[in-house]
Amino acid sequence: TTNGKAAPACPGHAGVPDEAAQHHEHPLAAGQCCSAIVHEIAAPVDEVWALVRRFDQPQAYKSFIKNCQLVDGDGATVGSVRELVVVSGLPADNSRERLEILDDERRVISFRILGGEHRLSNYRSVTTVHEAAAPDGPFTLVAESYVVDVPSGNTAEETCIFINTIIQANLQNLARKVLR
Ligand code: A9S
Repeated sequence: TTNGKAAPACPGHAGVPDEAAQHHEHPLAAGQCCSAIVHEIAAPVDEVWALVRRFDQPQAYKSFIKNCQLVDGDGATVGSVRELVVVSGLPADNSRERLEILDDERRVISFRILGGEHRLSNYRSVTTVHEAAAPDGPFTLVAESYVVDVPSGNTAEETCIFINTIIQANLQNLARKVLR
């Protein structure tokens, strides 16, 4: 905190289910930005969670990742670390990431970016998967929020647009993988 006041929390995001709200509140430091995406998938919650929970295999639904190696831990224990190589064409080459939360009961996963050749400093995301009621079959909500430093030379808005686009693409790809 600064001068005794708690750091402002990233505001609650529209559409994030209440039971997960506390997971999606991020303390926001100066020079950081945050946002959240909510995505609906007409598939059973356990099938969606089975893919989202694999910290060691993000490429199962993240199409910007060429490959991923665990360099520490078993991929299911907090503190596990992965090294991923990014597909060409993006302003990034590789990323080193640490598992922060993996809760199979509440279906919560969170990772933090430790480093790598890219421009996303102090990136941390939380993804929660929820069973939703639907009249005609299984239905799942995926909520993903993040906080990140705004890179020098960019605005907070540009940064959020960039990251939201990536997350939207990841969650659309996730839907394709569970629905096929
Ligand atoms: O992978 C995620 O869950 C989210 C993001 C924002 C990943 C970003 C990324 O992997 C690229 C997609 C390569 C974009 C990193 C670490 C840096 C980028 O510039």
